[in-house]
Amino acid sequence: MQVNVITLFPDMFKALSASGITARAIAQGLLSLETVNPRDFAEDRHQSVDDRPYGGGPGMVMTVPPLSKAIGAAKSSMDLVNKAAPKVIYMSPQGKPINQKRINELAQQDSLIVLCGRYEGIDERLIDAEVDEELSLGDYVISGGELAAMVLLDAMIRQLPGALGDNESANQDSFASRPLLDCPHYSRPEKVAGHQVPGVLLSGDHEAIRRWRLKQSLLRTRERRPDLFMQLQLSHEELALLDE
Ligand code: 9D3
Repeated sequence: MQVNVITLFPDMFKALSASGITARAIAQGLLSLETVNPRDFAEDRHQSVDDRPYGGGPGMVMTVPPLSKAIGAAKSSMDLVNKAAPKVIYMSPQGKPINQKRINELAQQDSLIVLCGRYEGIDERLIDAEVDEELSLGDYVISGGELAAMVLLDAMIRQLPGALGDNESANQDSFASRPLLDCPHYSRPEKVAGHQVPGVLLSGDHEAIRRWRLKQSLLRTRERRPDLFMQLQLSHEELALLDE
């Protein structure tokens, strides 16, 4: 998969190529990650990429020309032979919140351009002309699109075939099959500051352990995420576990 990120802060993306599953996927060649800085396409002597909003008000708006040229440069730099044109995604507080389903779908693309906004956002005409999809992390304010793009990319990269090791299977993830929270996990030592590991996990009874974990997942989802719990279609076994 080829990803090109349009950003005023390209160094932030070193976080993805430096550590962990994302770094390994890039090193293995499962993904190429490049950046284009709109600043490099600014024409005036201050290399401006922003200007004051028409109609007045606080803050600045990212202007069309440097962004449009940056997107053009990103497209030119990608190998698009026999491939569909890359989807252009704009990370923005006005976008639709990303979820696992959309991430898995985007992970199927051959190429993507991810646009990161700063300041109050970007000129709407650039969005109208060039953006296929506007995506958000959710209803809280962060300072720009870069961290949001990195969240999107991390979540996508771990879905690429071969990105996860044997001990990191993607369909074992909570949410892969059903929106259910994970059960609690424990490791050695057996006792920490007087706190024992739940006995069932030491019993060797794999069926009892499976039922205990499922019950914990159901109880936690009901307690912490009633919005998810409402959506669940519970099996007879699950209803019985909740009755206990
Ligand atoms: C006048 C209100 N503005 C500033 C508080 C609105 C505003 C502009 C730009 C709020 C945030 C941002 C920068 N955020 C993003 O670019 C962003 C974002 C987010 O803030 N929350 C969730 N998802 C995303 S994706 C991109």
